[in-house]
Amino acid sequence: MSQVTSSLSAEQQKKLLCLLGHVRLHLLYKATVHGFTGESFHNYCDYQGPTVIVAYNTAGFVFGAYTSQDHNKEDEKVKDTEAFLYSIPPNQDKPLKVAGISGQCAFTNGVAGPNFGALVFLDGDKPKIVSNPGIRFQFEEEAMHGNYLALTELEVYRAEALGPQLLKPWRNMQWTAQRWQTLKEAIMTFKPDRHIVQQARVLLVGPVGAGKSSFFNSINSAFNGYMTCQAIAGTADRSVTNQFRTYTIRPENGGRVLPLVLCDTMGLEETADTGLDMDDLINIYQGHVKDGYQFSPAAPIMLGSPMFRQRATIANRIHCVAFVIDACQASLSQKMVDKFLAIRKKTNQMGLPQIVLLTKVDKACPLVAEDIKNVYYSVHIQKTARELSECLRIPLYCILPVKNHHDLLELDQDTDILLFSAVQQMLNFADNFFEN
Ligand SMILES: Nc1nc2c(ncn2[C@@H]2O[C@H](COP(=O)(O)OP(=O)(O)OP(=O)(O)O)[C@@H](O)[C@H]2O)c(=O)[nH]1
Ligand SMILES: [Mg+2]
Repeated sequence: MSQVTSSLSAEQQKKLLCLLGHVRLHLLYKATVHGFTGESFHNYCDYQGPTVIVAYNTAGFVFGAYTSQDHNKEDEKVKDTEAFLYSIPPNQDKPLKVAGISGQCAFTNGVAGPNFGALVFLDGDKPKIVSNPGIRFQFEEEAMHGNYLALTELEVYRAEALGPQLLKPWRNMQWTAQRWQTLKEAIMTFKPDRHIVQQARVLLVGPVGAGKSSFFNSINSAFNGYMTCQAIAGTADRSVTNQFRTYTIRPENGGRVLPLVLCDTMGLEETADTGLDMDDLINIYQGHVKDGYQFSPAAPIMLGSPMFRQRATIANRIHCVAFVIDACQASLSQKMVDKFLAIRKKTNQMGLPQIVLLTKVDKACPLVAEDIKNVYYSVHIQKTARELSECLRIPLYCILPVKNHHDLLELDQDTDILLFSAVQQMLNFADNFFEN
């Protein structure tokens, strides 16, 4: 096979890999070299485990089928819920991915070429496909292959799973004592742009139990050099935090108070009238809510209430919002996604920068539990961050995985580096807000 090379361009290969997940492609069969026949296909592709068929037509479409099951010559229908058809159309960014029709088998084995019902390859041992959308898979023919059924090439690759670890980290981090020191100093000496305010106020918003209070405790601990638990954290059905709290941080040895205020809120809940209320949130954004305000979802704060600050200044306002999401619960329910999108809409309207703190990465991935430095090597964490980025419509660079100092008696430099990086990002974003 050494003389046989792939016809995929680098861009097409990248898009195909996005559809397939964390795999390496190994070329098994190439029709222009081995022949456009069912027999050649079976000679090279039978019993190879997960494979992907890649067809090329004269209109520049690259399309085909993935299955996690073996091809072979036995006359049988094969079920495979992981199977899908796909297309990488020319001049379009987004590839098309089509899952099988529920309850139907994915393809038929036999002596002929691969037969996925809606797409039959090498029919009659000819360089063409037969297109039957609706049989096992449903798609628009124009989108799948542009109605060009003649093939210029057909390849089959074995999709080799690469395990839970990426070969290269998806974000570069330095895990050194020097980096720890630099980040720490950068946070301590941060000065908000134009000195409009002394401290950047960052609001922590997220579902019940996501780790909002623990995030403040972690930052406070990291700057104090020992574990602190000023904010009460814990697990319960309802939010443990039921007051609005604004926390300042004073570093060890009586140093100057940090130019950062972390504001802790009650957890968000799916249903209306429970958890953090949207009106309360907006009042918090605008600086109207005083420290210690008792949340009461059924009766949000009102003008004239003792905890309502009427004359709010820029210093009382929120300057950056950090959405806190538990990496183990990141597959949010539709109701929670809707709630987040409604909050994001309001937050955008108010011109507030936003980031996502993806907490509990240690709990979500054993690789990270073993060593926090694996966080950007973890396929699972990368996938979680990508999915969140898509469903909350927030850029991937705004998603910051962290592990809170939650049960350790000793602090840990690598955990601090992730936490400090998140704080640095918050401060940069708050600065963008001041610039505006
Ligand atoms: N393994 C792990 N556990 C964490 C992490 N962060 C928080 N926890 C735990 O998760 C639980 C909830 O944490 P909290 O900080 O109370 O969460 P919260 O978002 O403030 O919750 P509410 O105030 O109830 O809305 C606690 O038991 C924490 O110890 C983390 O990064 N890793
Ligand atoms: Mg809390």
